Amino acid sequence: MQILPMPQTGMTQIIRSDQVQIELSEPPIRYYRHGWQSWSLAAWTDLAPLPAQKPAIFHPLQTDAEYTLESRPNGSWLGAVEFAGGDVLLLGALGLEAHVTLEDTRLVGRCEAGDVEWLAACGPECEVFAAYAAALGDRLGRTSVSGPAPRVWCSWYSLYTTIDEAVLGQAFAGLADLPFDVLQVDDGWQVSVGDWQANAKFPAGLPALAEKIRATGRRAGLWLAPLLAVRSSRLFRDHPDWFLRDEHGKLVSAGFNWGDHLYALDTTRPEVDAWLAGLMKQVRAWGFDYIKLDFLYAGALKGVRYRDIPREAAFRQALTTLRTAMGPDAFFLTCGTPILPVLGLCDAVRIGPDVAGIWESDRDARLFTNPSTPGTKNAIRTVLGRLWLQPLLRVDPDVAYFAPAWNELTPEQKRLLQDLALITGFKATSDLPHWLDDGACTALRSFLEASPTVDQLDRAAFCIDGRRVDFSPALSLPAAPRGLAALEAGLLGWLGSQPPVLKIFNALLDREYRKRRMSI
Ligand code: 9PG
Repeated sequence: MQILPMPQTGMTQIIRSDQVQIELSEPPIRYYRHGWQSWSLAAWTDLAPLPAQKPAIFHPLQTDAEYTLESRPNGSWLGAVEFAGGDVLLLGALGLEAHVTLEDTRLVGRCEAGDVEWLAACGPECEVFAAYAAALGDRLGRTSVSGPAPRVWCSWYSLYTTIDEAVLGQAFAGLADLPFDVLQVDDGWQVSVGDWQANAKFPAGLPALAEKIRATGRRAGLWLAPLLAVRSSRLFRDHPDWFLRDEHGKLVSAGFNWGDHLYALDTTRPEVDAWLAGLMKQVRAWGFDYIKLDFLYAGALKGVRYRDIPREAAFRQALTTLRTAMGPDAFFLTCGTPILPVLGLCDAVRIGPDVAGIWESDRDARLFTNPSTPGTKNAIRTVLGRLWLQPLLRVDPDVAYFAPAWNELTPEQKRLLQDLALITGFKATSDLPHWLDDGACTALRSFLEASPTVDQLDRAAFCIDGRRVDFSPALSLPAAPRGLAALEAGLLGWLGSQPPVLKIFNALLDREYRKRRMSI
């Protein structure tokens, strides 16, 4: 353990230890929390404990479940405090398996896996975060951020799981004269989570689907979640021994989605490593070279592995296998992923929760105090909190909306999402071509063609080609419910963790998606 004096303003220090403590010279006024994976909260907050996010069954897929119940201000790999005078003190690990907590008047960094390098820097916020990003890049690697990012049409936020050959064919044809570089097929093409073959909705198969995209002059993109599976998959039934277990031999939960329990692969098994490499080679052979790998947190859950290596090191090893097998010329987007372990290994990373056609769900915000669920406010808040990663790789803020169909966002809220995409340079949408009226079509085209000058004015305000954009409406966090609302939250939170209830919810959601699909 090392005790560090508070660095002076403008100073940066790097030391190696399993634990570092910095005694603060004065009480801070705010704390920067950096959530573990894409969908976890990253934001400046006050020092009061955040109410636990509900439902608990989602903790493994929305937070680092090892720290969900920590009530002191804390975050993965780094933490920062702001003082009344404006200076920011940042303490951040330059390696994996690390966590930072504010403990009374001390900022404490701990590594789960022995010694790691730590960077401590004090000064203006933009300078200390830039110093941390630069040091991370030197240790973990950077990927090129020069030139424009590919402009992506992605099937998820309009069609959800209802994609099939016919509707995608229609969409691809309709998008013909818009300047997209990639048409990306999202969730819904696979036999099941774990069985990555075309399902009955794609009778012509995936090579034909990729060819249809390539015939329009675009790169073909595909979504997969290769590090987990459901119990009913062929993969799980054939290889139950490939899945991560705890010290009692019990399967480790990777959370719940698609109306089902999720289980994580133990990627340190040579057979699993070979299977992952084979899968990526298969995807390339089908003709896809833009690959969105999702739910990647499953590769870094706590458990007893075949090879006894720390969980994030195991995950980084699996990513190396995936990256090597897909080849350096593929565009690799990571999603639902622990952030630091992907540096140097992918081209882009999703840095916030999913957007949605709503600003905020009253249930998720007010009752569940959950900043990770799909919603435009949640997405903007956390993306803003992670823009400091921009020098290291491309950051994906998720899609922007242009069409009026199936969308409750106000024009101002839609504009905030579009502006966030302009700031990151990563531009994507899921809008269907026939949803776009003339105004929306013109707006989408000029968005895709724009390369504005961007200046950051403060934490939430930017200047985009001379226009001031203020994201502060997205920053506030819901307060803990009180009185009757607290009772309601407790009951709904419990119900929301019951698999049979979630199965019903999932069926209702699928019905909603199908209804929407019928109107297409
Ligand atoms: C496909 C989608 C899309 C989307 C991804 C991911 O429960 N959750 O917190 C949760 C968050 C995000 C999520 C699914 C579940 O969406 O981010 O772009 O690819 O999967 O299923």
